[in-house]
Amino acid sequence: AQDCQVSSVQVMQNFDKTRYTGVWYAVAKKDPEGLFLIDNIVAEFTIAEDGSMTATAKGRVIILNNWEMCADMLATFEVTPDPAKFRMKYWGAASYLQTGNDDHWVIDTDYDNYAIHYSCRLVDSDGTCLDAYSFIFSRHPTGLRPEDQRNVVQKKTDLCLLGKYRRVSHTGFCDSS
Ligand code: DAO
Repeated sequence: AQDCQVSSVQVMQNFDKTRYTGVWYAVAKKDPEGLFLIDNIVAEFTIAEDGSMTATAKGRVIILNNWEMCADMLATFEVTPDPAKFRMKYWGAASYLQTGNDDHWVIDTDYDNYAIHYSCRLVDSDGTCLDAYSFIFSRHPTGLRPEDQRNVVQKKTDLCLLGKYRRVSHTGFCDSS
């Protein structure tokens, strides 16, 4: 759907959270208002014994005007009737980091190479999104495989976010923490 309605966003069919576990490198990001995670963003998804999904994430952030650090984040996911649509509660290992409760939708993934995430924080009165963020994840820190790029461009277009992403670099900033 390209009517840019949040309610008509197509998500991953028959999402399998077990196959989604493990490490994902953010290779591109569309930032929300008041950007938090800047680069070196790596998320690791786990399924707990009770079947619930959790994640840890790291990323370079700048807090208190000018302090650069590696943020250690934790997230829990609440299921909804659609298996690809979660509510994500997140918080920092340190209290001065961001906390929140966002939609966390898996738009598309092949589980082995790429995944497209989408979150709309604020729906406008016309049904479009006023404040979205989105991660393009890869299993490979080097980026997307050429054969996945066409598909990712199509999904960015469907989300009405084409041209709004920036590349996320991996320099090793968070590797030692
Ligand atoms: O970086 O500006 C931003 C918004 C993202 C906030 C959420 C980050 C913490 C949890 C990430 C878990 C997996 C994506």
